[in-house]
Amino acid sequence: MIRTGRLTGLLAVFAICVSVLCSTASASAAEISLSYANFPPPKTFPCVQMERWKQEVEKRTNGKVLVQTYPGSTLLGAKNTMRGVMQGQADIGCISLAYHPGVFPLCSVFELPLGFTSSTSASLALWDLYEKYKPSEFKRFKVLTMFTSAPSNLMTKDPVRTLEDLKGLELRASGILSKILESLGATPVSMPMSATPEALQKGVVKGLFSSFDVLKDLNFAEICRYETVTNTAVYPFAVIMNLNAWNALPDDVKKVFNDLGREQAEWTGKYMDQHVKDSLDWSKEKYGIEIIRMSDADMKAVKEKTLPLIEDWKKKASSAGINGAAVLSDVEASRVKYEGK
Ligand code: DTR
Repeated sequence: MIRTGRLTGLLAVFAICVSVLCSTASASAAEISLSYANFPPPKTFPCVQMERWKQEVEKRTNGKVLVQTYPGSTLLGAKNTMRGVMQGQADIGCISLAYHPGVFPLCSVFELPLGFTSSTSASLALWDLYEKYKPSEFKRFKVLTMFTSAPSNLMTKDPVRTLEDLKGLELRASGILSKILESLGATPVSMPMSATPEALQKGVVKGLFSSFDVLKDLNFAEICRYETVTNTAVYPFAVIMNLNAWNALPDDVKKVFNDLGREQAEWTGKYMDQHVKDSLDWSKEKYGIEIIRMSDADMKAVKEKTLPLIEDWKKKASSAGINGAAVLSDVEASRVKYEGK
């Protein structure tokens, strides 16, 4: 018995040594190691797209680049990723633009209710807009890709069947999407997605305004059994890289990253659109959630009440030296191009 135990012990030590040697060998085979910070939990779509990007980069550079991913705010959180990437605490970071009001006067156009019906079309349109304008709001970073959530809807503890039910209801949102809620009579509470599970648990908010993927990924279907379809604005995201880290990359690696920009936007949009469907099916099956559609009159009122936000955005854009009308017409042209209507 004792002998077998010793032998097993020796074998275990040997196995550990081999695995340590192998992992050191594979780590050192990579010439470049990059850290990538993300704020929400691993299962959510910003992190799923991060893992896909990592895999593609490692494959396309034949292992020359190794990407260390840090989901769930383990390296940088929702609000300090920008600063952290700028200062080099992480080489790469994923940010939700709506968590930084006023910082992105051009790309925040995507937080407006513009009628996008899918994440795929909105993500491609956002990338096109970025490529066309290369806005100075990102001048301190290399932008690796951009994408958006799916259109936002209400997920609530109590049913919201009419606009009247929204009056004074405390709901979580961010950025211009908070203003959308306000113009519909609700009481928005702005916070990042990563802070929302606790706020819902504690009853600080009675629901949230975002896309339906989180019903499954953050198990919000358990607490928010009522889902009111509004299909209003999306949330835009950017994946930013520290400029020094970018400048230090060899040209062949830069090319791999550049080639992935648009492709990653589209991949993420498609993943998200499919995932919203899966999330709704899962939530119906597991928690028997109810999908609510408001009357046509209420939906028309939603449109009318949120219209002033577009004028508001134009004014702010103009004070930042941006021709808001031209940007809006570019975005609309992209919407038509990708949605075919
Ligand atoms: N920025 C967003 C959009 C969003 C939608 N699903 C997820 C999942 C994890 C983080 C963010 C998001 C929001 O805050 O609602």
